[in-house]
Amino acid sequence: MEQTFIMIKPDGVQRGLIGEIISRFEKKGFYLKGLKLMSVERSFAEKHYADLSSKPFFPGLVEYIISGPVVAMVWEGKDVVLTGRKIIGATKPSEATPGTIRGDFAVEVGRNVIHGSDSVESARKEIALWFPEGIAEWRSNLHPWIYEA
Ligand code: IDP
Ligand code: MG
Repeated sequence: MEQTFIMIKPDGVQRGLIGEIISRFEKKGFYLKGLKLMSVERSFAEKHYADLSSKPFFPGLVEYIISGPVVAMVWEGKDVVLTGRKIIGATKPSEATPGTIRGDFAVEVGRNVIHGSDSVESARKEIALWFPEGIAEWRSNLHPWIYEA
């Protein structure tokens, strides 16, 4: 079982999309292993997006992420990193398929509602950064109804 880091960005929180987003991951059959609403400092946002620090949009991206509270989550499940990215949709909402979160709820790349780890290795780093206290240990009793043995 794989884990991924998912963050509802400040626009997603302000627009009341927390429940809708959680519901999509939950109904799919993934398990919520960590969850917190928090505001992050500039240095923390810069660390999260360190790989993009040379991009022209980096300062605007950091401003966006610190503009209000975010919801940080860890989700677990089979292939959850790649499947999570599919649920989220393409980075540019104009290229995101309807039915994806960005396809359904976003217009602008700089207001694209949600973040999801792009690889198992990024997920490991991001979970360590956002959840230094650790995450919950549990599995749904419905597990055999969602996953083959
Ligand atoms: P991702 O969120 O789909 O993984 P990344 O390339 O990792 O996309 O970029 C991180 C975030 O930076 C995007 O979700 C988006 O909010 C912002 N971003 C990416 N490209 C652009 C751009 O060309 N202009 C403005 N913001 C951008
Ligand atoms: Mg990314």
